[in-house]
Amino acid sequence: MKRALITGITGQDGAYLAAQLLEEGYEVHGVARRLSTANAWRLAEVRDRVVLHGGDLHDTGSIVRLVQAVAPDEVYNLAAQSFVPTSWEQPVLTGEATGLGVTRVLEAIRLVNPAIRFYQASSSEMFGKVVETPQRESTPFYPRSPYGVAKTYGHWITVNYRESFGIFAVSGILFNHESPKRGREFVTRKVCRAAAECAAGRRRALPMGNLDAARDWGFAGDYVRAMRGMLRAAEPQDYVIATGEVHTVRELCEVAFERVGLDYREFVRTDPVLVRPAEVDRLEGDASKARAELGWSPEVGFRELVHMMVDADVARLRGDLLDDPEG
Ligand code: NDP
Ligand code: GDR
Repeated sequence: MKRALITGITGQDGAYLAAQLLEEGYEVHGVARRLSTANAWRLAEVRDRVVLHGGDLHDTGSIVRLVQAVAPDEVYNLAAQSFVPTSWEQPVLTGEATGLGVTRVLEAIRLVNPAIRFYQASSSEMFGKVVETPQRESTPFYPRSPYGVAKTYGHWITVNYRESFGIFAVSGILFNHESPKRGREFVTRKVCRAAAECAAGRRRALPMGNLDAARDWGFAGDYVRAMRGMLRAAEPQDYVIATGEVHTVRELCEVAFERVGLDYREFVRTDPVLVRPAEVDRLEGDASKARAELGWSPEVGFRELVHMMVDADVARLRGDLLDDPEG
């Protein structure tokens, strides 16, 4: 039985990846931080089948000891301070976790067993103020936030450990991907949750930032399949994972509110406080390398994704689905 270790297992992607690996017959271990309140709600469906270990990307020893104790065949580094606005408020912490944290995991692999296969969660935020459209593996990076800068470091250190030490280390450059397990601070979940609350009469207004921002949004379940494809491949290589379909935040509002029979224009207000100091205006990915070499393609489209997320929040508010803790 193959063994996988996932950092960030309590996050959105961690939960989908754990489920996918269990389905494939893996023994799944995850790193969870010590927090004052329990936060494993995303793992409810798989909690009795995964092994959680205490650890933190800030603490090198904890990561080394875990890699030693678990002796995994594969390590997925999904842990990060992943919310872009927080990265301006806590740039040093973001650099530590999202950037240097990658080196700590790679060092643990190098010390304990360089044959372990390593996946790094790179991001389309590295393209930032884009220099070419659509963005592909060869597109130069121009990050626009401390988060994007930290991810760019994580990306290159992964490439460097592959080239320096021959480690099977890959970076998936994933564009935005969402699901009902998305944190409430990210724009898709924020809007879908608000649409459900407005429909239930629990909210009257939705303050938003830049409605003209445009993203290439996909479904998290499809994107973790791509991570698996990259670690199964014969050669370690980096891949862009995206749908190629772009929508604005305004369109997102329109589709989400429409789903519950409302007009978003009656609820959405723009609030300058929510506008970022430096914006990433538009991201559009070209995943043709992943399509050709990994046979990967997304199964869930934009409207279906938004409907899935609104429906889940409607069910949560009705008490038909366990609600997540407010972030
Ligand atoms: P989430 O924010 O949902 O999850 C982040 C995870 O990282 C959580 O489990 C969190 O733990 C953990 N974490 C944060 N800091 C530390 C730390 N210091 N030590 C150990 N664990 C830590 O992110 P997603 O699941 O959405 O994303 C997964 C990864 O992919 C992230 O690295 C993200 O930056 C990257 N990414 C995401 C994309 C997306 O659209 N979702 C696109 C491209 C890249 P806790 O639960 O305790 O907070
Ligand atoms: P992003 O995701 O920054 O792309 O990073 P987010 O959903 O936070 O923002 C997307 C776009 O929407 C605009 N926006 C708002 N965003 C939020 N959160 N709240 C608002 O009220 C709002 N109004 C407009 C933003 O300005 C932005 O342009 C996500 C994270 O998952 C990263 O970890 C990941 O690396 C990238 O996606 C790819």
